[in-house]
Amino acid sequence: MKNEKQNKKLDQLESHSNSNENEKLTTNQGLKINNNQDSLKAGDRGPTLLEDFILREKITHFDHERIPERVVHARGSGAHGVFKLSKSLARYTKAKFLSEPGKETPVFVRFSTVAGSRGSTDLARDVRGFAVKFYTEEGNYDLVGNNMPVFFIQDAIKFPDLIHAVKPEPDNEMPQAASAHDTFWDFISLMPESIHMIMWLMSDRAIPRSLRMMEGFGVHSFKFINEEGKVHFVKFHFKPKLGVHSVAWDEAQKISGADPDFHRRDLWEAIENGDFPEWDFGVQLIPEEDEHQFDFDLLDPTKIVPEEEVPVQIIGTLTLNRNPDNFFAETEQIAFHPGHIIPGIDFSNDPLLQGRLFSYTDTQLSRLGSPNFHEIPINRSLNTVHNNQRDGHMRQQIVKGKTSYEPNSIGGGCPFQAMMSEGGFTSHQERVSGEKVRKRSRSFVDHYSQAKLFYNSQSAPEQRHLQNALIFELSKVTIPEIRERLVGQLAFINKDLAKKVAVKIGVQVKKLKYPNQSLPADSNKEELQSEEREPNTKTSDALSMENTVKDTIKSRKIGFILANGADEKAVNSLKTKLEAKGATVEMIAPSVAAVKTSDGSSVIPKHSLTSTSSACFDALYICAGEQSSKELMDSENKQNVLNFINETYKHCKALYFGNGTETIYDSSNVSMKKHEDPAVVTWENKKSDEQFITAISRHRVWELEQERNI
Ligand code: HDD
Repeated sequence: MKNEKQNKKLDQLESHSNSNENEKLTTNQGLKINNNQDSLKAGDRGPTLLEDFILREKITHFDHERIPERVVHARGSGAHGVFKLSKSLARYTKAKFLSEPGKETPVFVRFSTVAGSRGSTDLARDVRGFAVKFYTEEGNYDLVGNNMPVFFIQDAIKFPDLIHAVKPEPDNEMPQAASAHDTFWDFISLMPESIHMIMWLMSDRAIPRSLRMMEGFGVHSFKFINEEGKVHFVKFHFKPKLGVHSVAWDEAQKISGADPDFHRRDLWEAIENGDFPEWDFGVQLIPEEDEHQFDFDLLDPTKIVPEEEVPVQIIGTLTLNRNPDNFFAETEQIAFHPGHIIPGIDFSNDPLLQGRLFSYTDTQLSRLGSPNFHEIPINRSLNTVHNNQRDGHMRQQIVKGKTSYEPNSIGGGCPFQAMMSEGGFTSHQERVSGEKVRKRSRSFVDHYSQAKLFYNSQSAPEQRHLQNALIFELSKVTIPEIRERLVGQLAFINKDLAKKVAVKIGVQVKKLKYPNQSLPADSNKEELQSEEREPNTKTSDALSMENTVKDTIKSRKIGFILANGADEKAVNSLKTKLEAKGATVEMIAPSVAAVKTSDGSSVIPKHSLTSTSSACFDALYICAGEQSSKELMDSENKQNVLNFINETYKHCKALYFGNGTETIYDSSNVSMKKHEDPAVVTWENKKSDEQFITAISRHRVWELEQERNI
């Protein structure tokens, strides 16, 4: 069953949809086909005839089914939804979809990883794309952001270098969907401007629990322009209602094996189940006259505007409520572009954004093959397009009339230019003057203060994860000089971090003479260096996932391990409680054959102990029942059951041992615990079901990770 919410975009798409239900098979010319099993031959054992137009059409189409994958963000998952405005921004922008509280705008959102190919794992350590197409009444507005608020580089001219460095190496096309290799870290170690982003990338934000549990950021400063022409800089934020949560790196690697489609499946299932993912949409607004009041440059995409300095105002909700009908037609063919803007929104002079404005149309031309990509149903604006552009590959629109030029008299002058009062777009007027220079502003030079701010703001477990991620990645770097250079960069952020990483990767912490080695030989290196300044001890609560929403188990997946004889009453009662709070329960048994419970009824397990992994669940319940426990502990199942439990324990998740599971408990690593652990619940606890639910809502007991890693 589909949980559909109709909207204008879906209505429009409907007219392009087609269903084969109860239909006869046809060729692409509409001819009904009588035999789709055999090619046309000269005799039933003879050669196939060239004349067989049905065979030729079918195979020709098949041969051309693939299009080039996106050069970055190739692996993605998308969904339809709606943005509902709760607070008017009419004071700041004339964008209509942001003016009238209650207004609903259809959207399509595509999430993605950056480095991997289309078929790569969802759980790669990577940035996630967070691209939103708003189908507004004034035309399409695309917010093409990421789940991290900063970027690796300050100028678009470095983008091909960055991507070449992170993609598989050109000689042997390895590794896939991973930054843990020589070329990436070689580049990064020479690009100090990337070190703030590296802090984010090495943090757990790069391995989200779910696409529904990550933030989205527009990254650049954009401009809002109101009716009077007044300008505010704006930073865009999406904050997930379920909180920002991640998995452990060990878990991510296991999920990549057990279910490489983990995030795609999670998004799909949540929407099918009616657990519609939701985000608060917020803005940070900065009046134009305050542009220079910060100790960083608003045009520098390697910087955030700390929420303590400019709070995020929540102005509406983004909800995803319908899965696509066809992955290729919608998720693959959707074409985003930061240059798709509407009246009331404009670009800033961020040099990364400026370069992007060229790149996205250009890439669609090679990926989708024609300047008519805007006519693909998912890319069509709600407004009918009227202009004098014509022809080109795969033109769909049949424009009537003789004229395709302007001005014209034959066509009565149509289509007319629109006045501003009619919604005609005008670029915001800005005074620009300067020398023609290939140069970076000195205001872009401090690369370490915000990297420190991020690191300082992390909780102890988050810092440990970040440190371990660096150790993992740099251990894969085969050239010691690169490791050493990177550690030199880390020393500008935190000496202790640099030392700990250095020890594990076998290098010394050495002071880099010129951290920015990519500066041209004739530049004033001393002046352009970003080096350690006063120790930065500032922190920002918004940067730590420790402070996120932790009060719900909605849409969490709970594994129930059971065998024949499981205590039906206890199992059903807990299942009902969990489901009432919005969680999903999945049964895991020695095999997928039916299990007979204590009351004699049958339960069909969704998984067997060997067909899934503990990493695919948020929490585990070892079902009550002595007989069930006995079977789970027999020689065939014991190792698998203990693996499940021990891994769940190691990954800091909630565990619940039901009545009669003492033998299982005693054999598992959990029995070795010497500390209070709120996320281990046993038959001895008084309000055990409630304690389990609270523990799941807390996501993980990261603070006990070291104690749990037995
Ligand atoms: Fe980009 C795709 C996000 C910098 C060039 N980018 C792409 C997508 C996202 C982003 C989410 C996938 C859209 C989709 O789902 O189809 N890109 C960003 C962010 C950036 C950024 C947040 C920095 C703040 N990108 C960036 C630069 C360039 C590009 C500097 C080139 C100069 N990006 C592209 C591209 C892609 C793309 C090559 C590949 C597929 C596509 O555009 O449609 O043009």
